[in-house]
Amino acid sequence: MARRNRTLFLLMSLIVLTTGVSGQDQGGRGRGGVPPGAPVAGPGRGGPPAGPPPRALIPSARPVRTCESLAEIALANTTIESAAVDANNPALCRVIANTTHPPAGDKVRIWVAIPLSNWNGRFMGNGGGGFSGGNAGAVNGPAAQGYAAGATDTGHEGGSGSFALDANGRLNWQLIRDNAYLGIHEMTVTGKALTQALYGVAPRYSYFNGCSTGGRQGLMEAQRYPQDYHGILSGAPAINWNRFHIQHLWGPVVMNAADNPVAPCKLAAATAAAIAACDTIDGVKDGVIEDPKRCTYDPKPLGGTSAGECGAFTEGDVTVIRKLWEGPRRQDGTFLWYGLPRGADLNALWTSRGTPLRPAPFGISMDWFRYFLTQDPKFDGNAVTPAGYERFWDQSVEQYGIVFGTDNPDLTAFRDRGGKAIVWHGWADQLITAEGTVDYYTRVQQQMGGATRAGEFIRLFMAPGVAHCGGGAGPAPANPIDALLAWVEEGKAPDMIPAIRRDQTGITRSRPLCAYPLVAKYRGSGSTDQASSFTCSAGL
Ligand SMILES: [Ca+2]
Repeated sequence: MARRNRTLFLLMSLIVLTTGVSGQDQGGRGRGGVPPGAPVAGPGRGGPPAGPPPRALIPSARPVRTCESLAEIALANTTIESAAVDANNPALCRVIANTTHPPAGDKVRIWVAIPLSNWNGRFMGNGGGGFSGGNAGAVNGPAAQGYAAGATDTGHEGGSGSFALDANGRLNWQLIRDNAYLGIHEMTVTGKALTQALYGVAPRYSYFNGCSTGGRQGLMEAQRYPQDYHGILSGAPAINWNRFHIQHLWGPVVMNAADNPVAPCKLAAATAAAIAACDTIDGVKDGVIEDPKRCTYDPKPLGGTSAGECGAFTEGDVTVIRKLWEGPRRQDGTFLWYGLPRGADLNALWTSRGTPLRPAPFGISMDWFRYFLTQDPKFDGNAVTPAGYERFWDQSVEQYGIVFGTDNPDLTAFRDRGGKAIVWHGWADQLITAEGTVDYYTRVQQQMGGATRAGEFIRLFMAPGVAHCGGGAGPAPANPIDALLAWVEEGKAPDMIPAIRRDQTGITRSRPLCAYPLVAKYRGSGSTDQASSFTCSAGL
């Protein structure tokens, strides 16, 4: 991929994680030349449903009251700020509601859009990114497809983590809980209630769609509020939140401890070397490592070789890069968390900048350290020693596990209620290590009666070569909402999810994403850019 496009992908990924800009707002920007505003077939990014609208479930449904009259609906601890027909769309009712939790004076802002005609009988909740719980624009795509739709700011504006502190610099636990889990639940309850009030009938099915923080929010709903959704689409889920933000500081800690910041072009060269070494393990030379678990490339051969403009790899560089792939460990070598899989861009989290070169800790994670862990807005990530790193690890796991962790594998209530969840994650995710999702899914399988029984209601689809919520060399899910609806409403469990990759010329590659742990195996003949040339297999 051209460097310009790689940069664009990375930029858009960061925007998703930092601001919670949702899929339809991106309209194809950052995916290598899809014209803004063109229909996006939803590869990745937790974007809105694409393709033809789903069939209407309640064809005779008509509003039984006016949009404006929704302002009079009484909902517990909730004020309807406005209820009005969209000035630009007479077929859309927009409601803004605010929910509080007495005696706290918090305000969870909720945006709801309900079609006044052609309602498809469903509700769709939409997730956010980074510390942003969601945004008002996220409802537009689903509403255009006939869904009643909701989104929420989860109690604070913007993408900064500073909401965690009150005016006195102390932890604001109400706003933390609002962001961690309460806000999405309130939005869901309010959105469904308003829909029912307008139509006199409840939505037949409810769905949640999100990527990154949105993916975490979806699994949080399954864990804490199993009655909220029948179907959950969870992309690149930011579960293990309290762990991966500490993992994000692993690079700077390793580099500072060794007094060896590694230049960006060396990190890029190491990723390229790993891809070159492991690309054809899957039998297809396409710049994509189908199964990074099979790739054990060690950077030792890089020592002394040139990384271009930033000179030759030193032995110190090699040691650092090895540790980035390996992941956080205690000083005694004990496992703490996963690194990044080989093939994921190491520069997103662990780049260095300036003269002299200095590690540049990842911004969102610095908010986690500053506001949640230390209550010190001036906290410097580059000052953390290996011993201090272990203490932060333990603090984050213990203090925030039950609040933000979102890694409870007991989904009994969600399963028993008939819930279905599709989880997907890009193997080349440069921000949230895909191994954390594999770890959680494996624990769900163990908890829920084994792979077969768990697979009756939750399935994981790994997307080789795909970056955070989309982008990268690999094909991303084309329209996974379709598969979710078919599973929930028709009982058709997905064995694979169709994925596509596109550039300026259109769709350039299609590939099945296989239900984990299966992988897409090349049949040995036919175009390697065509999904029909692959079959889901237990091994490559
Ligand atoms: Ca390959």
